[in-house]
Amino acid sequence: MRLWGRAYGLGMASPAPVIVKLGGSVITRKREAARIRPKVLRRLAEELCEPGGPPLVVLHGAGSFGHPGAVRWRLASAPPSEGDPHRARGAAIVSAEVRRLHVAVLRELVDAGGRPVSVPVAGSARNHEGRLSQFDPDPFRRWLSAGFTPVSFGDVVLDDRWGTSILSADSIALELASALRAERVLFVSDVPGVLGPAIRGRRPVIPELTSELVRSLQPKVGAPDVTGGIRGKAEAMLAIAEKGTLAGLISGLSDGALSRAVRGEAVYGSWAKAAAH
Ligand code: IP8
Repeated sequence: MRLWGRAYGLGMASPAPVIVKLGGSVITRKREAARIRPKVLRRLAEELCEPGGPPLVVLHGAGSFGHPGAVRWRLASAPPSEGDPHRARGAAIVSAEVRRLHVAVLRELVDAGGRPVSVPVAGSARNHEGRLSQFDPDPFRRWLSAGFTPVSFGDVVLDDRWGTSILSADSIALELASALRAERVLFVSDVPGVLGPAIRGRRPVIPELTSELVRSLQPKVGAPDVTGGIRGKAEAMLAIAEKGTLAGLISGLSDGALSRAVRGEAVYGSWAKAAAH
């Protein structure tokens, strides 16, 4: 039996939503400029839209539509000078690029029979020196209450000190998990879980995340990524669990794993267990 929580914080009993973040690593080709993985995206959209599932909030990363530009224009660090016109131009380009990916995600969810509605956060969220300082969950609540699936994404946002900076969808997931009293948060990736240090040449999946294990992880090297890679994600998962919501990292390349995890079944991956409150 599924236990529905008192969700959304609207004062009425509503089914608790599941928050799913489709990682940029799985829906785009991270090493090629602005390339979607159409088959993977289609299958994941179909798994999300299977009938009878819980209410969903779908978030997606920027992948090769956002990270290379964010690296090029150094949008995740302090600008060398105030009002730098190159940074502003870069921010505008990256903002437009991530919206191209966003439209593709919406399209697939519509085609799969879902009711997605775009809820970009750039209009209301603010950063302070690259960290989220202001966020409004109300639009998500309202669309969920009306029976829709809010869809948002990692984006370029205004920054009190730097003009603009990057807001990862992982940070949006963290905010929404407690604001909406989510049932669980699922991070969907191109890896089967958080990989621990190599043992005899192989890196095993860490089934249960702890802060000691996460501290021992290397910051990711490889494809351009300004928001912390797998270690940043593992840290976000621990923070979500600390606030009382189960968080998992599962593979988006394994057929059916996402739909099973959405339904609440145990799925192979890395999990951060909700702290008791
Ligand atoms: O891929 C990053 O979002 P993420 C957003 O969810 C940009 O970390 C624009 C690089």
